[in-house]
Amino acid sequence: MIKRSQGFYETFDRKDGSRTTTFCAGCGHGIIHKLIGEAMADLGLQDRAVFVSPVGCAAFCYYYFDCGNVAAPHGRASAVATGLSRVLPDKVVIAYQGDGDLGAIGFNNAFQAANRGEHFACFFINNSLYAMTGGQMAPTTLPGQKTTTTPFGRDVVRTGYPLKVCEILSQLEAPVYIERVSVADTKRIMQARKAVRKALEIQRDGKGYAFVEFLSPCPTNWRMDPLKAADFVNQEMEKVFPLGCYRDRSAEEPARPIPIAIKDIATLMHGSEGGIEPRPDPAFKERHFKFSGFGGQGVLSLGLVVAESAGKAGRYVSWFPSYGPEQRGGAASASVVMGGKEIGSPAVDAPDVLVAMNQPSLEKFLPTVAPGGTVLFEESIPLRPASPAGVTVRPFPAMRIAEEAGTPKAANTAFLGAMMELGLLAVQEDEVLEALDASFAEKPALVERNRRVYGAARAWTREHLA
Ligand SMILES: Cc1ncc(C[n+]2csc(CCOP(=O)(O)OP(=O)(O)O)c2C)c(N)n1
Ligand code: SF4
Repeated sequence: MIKRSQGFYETFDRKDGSRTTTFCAGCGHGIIHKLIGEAMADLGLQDRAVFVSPVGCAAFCYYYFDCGNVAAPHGRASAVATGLSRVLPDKVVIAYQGDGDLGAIGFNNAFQAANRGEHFACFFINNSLYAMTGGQMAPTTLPGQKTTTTPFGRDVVRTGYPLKVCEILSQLEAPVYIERVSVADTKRIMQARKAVRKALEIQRDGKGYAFVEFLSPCPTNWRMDPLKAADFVNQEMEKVFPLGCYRDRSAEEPARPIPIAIKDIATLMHGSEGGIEPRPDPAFKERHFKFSGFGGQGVLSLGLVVAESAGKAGRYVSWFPSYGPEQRGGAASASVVMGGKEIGSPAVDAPDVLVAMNQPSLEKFLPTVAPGGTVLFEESIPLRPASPAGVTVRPFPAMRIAEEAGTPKAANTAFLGAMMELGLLAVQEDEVLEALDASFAEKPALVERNRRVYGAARAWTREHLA
């Protein structure tokens, strides 16, 4: 009797109530899943493994593999695996990708991850076409092969040659291990089994990037029975994609430190080694800010100062910029979320606080402000759109205040002072000032000038708005 791999769940319970796998008879995905599940369990890695599922026929890996699971957008498994392996350096990260997924839409990020020598195992399933969507040509389609988008056979003059990913990656310095195997018959499956184990051992030992390509039958889209499909792999695919080991430095490679550890991310977020860790505060209601204007007005910097001050206050915080291609001009905005627990999404669709420094941004974002929210907009904006019900909308002479305080370009800092005076920032003044000063670390002459604008804005707000 064929035994279930220990790396799989006991039963494959799917949301729709069914318990079967999603694969057709004779499909290579199932065999490859089994090899990975077995290796993961035999090497004792299940509790450390995080599996990144692709988009494609193997999208449902998380129904099968009994380990950590994350589903990536199409083509982004290598990017997701990069992030996971950097923030969870003690985990064994596995990216699983089809040839449409990795070879087409996701090629660049897969290639760059390999070039950086990221710490994960990448399993690349080459079935010569986009299977899940009905058998369209992929970069790996053989010359002359018929697919739904090459009904007369792939014409290399018009569509290029098959992409040989192992050969391309083997030009790079960083990968520790690169091998192409096949799952078309038992002898080849045994070789594939060894390759999977080696790739996972390399992860277990922290040695770096491992890549295994599998030639894998897709009887359904090739319109063949499983035996003919296996023959097609052996006879036709292997001619174009020779099996073999393209790189193996696993024996001599030392265990390398992970490039960015969690401690360093905290450092990036909080400015200094040993900086303030966010403090959970379930009572704090998440606060959403949008700072908007045109490029060059300092809306991104304003958002950063607010985000930094929230970090200093021990809040969880995200800062998410949006800007056009222009260095100056064009729309720019920064979304900041501060919370008492981890931020779910850095996107701000309904701000509680909106700062609008020009007409288009006021028109664009005013209707989105949450009920009970506050809007501060640059007073010199000529046209005033209607205010949504339940939203406090205040004109504020940021440009005039900045100019009168001697630094006309610091209108963004004037908004900072106004928000602080109105109690919109939920942080202490010393935290705001520290963040403001730090934003001019490379231009110390501007520290005092911005403090002056900040103070003038607070005074004006106290007198006219508070
Ligand atoms: C961004 C995006 N573009 C396109 C699709 C449609 N899509 C779903 S699966 C797929 C191709 C998958 O092919 P491959 O990676 O070769 O995996 P296979 O199905 O052959 O295992 C495409 C294009 C999608 N889901 N998302
Ligand atoms: S369509 Fe092809 S790749 Fe997808 S499950 Fe069926 S045989 Fe496998």
